[in-house]
Amino acid sequence: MRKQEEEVVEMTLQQNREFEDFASDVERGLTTKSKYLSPKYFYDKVGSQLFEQICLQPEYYPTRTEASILNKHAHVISKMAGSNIKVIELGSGSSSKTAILLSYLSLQKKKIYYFPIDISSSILIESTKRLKSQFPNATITGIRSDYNVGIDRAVATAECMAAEKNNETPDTKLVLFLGSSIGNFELMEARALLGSIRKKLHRNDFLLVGFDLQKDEAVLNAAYNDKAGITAKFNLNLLARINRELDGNLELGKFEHCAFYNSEQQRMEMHLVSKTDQQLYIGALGKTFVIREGESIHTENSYKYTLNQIAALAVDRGFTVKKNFIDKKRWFDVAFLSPS
Ligand code: AVI
Repeated sequence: MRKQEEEVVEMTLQQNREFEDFASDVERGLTTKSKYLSPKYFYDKVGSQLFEQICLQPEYYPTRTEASILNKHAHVISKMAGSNIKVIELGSGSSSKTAILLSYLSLQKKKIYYFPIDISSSILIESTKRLKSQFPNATITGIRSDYNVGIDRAVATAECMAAEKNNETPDTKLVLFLGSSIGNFELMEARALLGSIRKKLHRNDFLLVGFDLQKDEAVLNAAYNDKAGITAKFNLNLLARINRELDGNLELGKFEHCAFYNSEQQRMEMHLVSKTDQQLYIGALGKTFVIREGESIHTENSYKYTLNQIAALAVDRGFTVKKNFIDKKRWFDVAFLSPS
């Protein structure tokens, strides 16, 4: 088989796997007593575009706060990481905040090696195109994957590049995990993820993680209930995606977006609450699910951290917090970690 044909076969297999995973996760989530859907399914093409719009809403402070921290401290961060690094980003999205860091790195060194990793191919294609025109000397290799497999593929690709070109790509890795995406993991999962990243890093590598910090509940509730209703659309798109991809007959108008701070769990929660007793038919599963008026489908948790919790998490997984870069309001932390 030719390489191109192999790639088409691999892509089809991957699409089939993704379809099956989505179908079985939806079935599992709608069958249990407390219904839930994984937030990873928010990010199809429509969902990724809606998320980009969320980031521009005045109430949604995390994106602009993190960007302001990176703008202010990018020179220190790039100095701490050194000039000879390859940048690997988990869940890169539009890569717009990373561009701030890449600008500083490009001032310091001749060549940038950047490996954005994301599950959305459309956003990866767009961002890679934009960054290539912004940084013409950069080697940018988009990797469509989840986090764990993505880092391995980035490292393997960098090694192949070095072998092919018979030159040295940088040894040191700077892994970025920005946007407070770590908050969408359950605490055990966040711990597991940091542990597995740690195993892929050498002593002289670095990890930069964006953590959303605990703050006034009113600020949090406003951020996930923006006036323009974009977060509500983003949440409801999960149902639209089930209709599109799994041949569902879900009526979006019969659900309500509900987001609130759960102070006991220290997290924002997002739900889709049924406005009425209804039956949800999903063609791809050949099944009907019953949902009662007022019953909710839990779609996302977004954990908010304290600096102590961040330090404990880092130490527990074999990292040292070299520095916390925090904004003036102390709403967001970009933590610079190194393997201990
Ligand atoms: C991607 N993630 C960090 C966002 C968050 O704030 O938890 C997702 C999001 N959900 C609603 N608004 C934004």
